[in-house]
Amino acid sequence: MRLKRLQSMLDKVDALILFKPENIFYFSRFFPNSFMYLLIPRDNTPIAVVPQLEFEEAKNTITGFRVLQAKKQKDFEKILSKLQKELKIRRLGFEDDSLTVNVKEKLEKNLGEIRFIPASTVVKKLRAVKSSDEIETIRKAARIAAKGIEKAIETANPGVREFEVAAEAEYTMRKMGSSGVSFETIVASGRRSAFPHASCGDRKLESGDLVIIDLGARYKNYCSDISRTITVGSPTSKQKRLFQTVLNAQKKAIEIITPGVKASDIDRAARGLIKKEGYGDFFVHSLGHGVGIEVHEYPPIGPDNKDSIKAGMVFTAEPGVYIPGFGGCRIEDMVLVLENGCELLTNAPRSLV
Ligand SMILES: [Mn+2]
Repeated sequence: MRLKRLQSMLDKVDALILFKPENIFYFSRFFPNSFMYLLIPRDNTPIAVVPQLEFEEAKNTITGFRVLQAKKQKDFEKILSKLQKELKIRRLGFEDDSLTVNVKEKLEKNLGEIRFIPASTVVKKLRAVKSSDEIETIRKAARIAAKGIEKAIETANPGVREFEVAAEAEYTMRKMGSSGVSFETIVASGRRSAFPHASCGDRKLESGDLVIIDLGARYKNYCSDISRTITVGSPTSKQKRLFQTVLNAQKKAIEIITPGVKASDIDRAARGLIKKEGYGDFFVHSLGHGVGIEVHEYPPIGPDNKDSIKAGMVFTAEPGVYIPGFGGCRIEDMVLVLENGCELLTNAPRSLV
């Protein structure tokens, strides 16, 4: 289905070549662990070229493709130039956002007279609108992350180290069937909470700390992403005001999410409120990003993206305010865009204590 849709969109190229594992998985349902590629002609059966190491598994997983085996590294090139002649490929779409210089040079050397056409955008936009199967898998990944963050919050007490909080959350997610994290778990406490990407250190939590916890689970090759901010012990009035502002900003953004709204308008809804409260200089990132096979994918939800959102998209809403020397606050949830409005996929309590 998604293959047919892709082929019908290939109007400027004779074929598309895909090397990026996430794109290969999207079209073939096979997630490669080593170098391989898919060649998708506009009007012919697509081909997967797989190393010997993964051939048996690929052959059993991939349907609707010719699955060819590359026994040696050189075979990848030989097979491709054979296919080029056989299928008369003169214009080849490639992943301009991820193809390495090394592979591109090899392609140019081996394929001779051929035009390379940037084609990442087509694939990105296809992947952004999720199928019902994908939504079910992402839903589960989101549920696991919500349980993970609840465990982290429960663990975050005075004297406990940041990495211990991360360990408890990750153990909980693993036991629920997660194959791993979708990015390195962030537990940033005290002044470190003012660094948006502080990951996780060995600092012991102290009473009075703000703590940002940001994590995600990987489940059946799909990702989730959630953040909460808490205080250790009772919050000060300044901490409360910061938290309430970020929470209100998130609500304001989520309220307007429905098909047809521009991504930049969703960002502005949150950013405007944060500015009004005087924290405008401290919201230093976009409001959110798409989530799927990758934890950061299309669409970006930021001031520069004027594209309209569509039903079936899944992305985060994560306003954050980071005050150097004081601390930070970020609240992040995943939303699914419905035909009318949106649905929260990550359900974990949002409260400072
Ligand atoms: Mn995120």
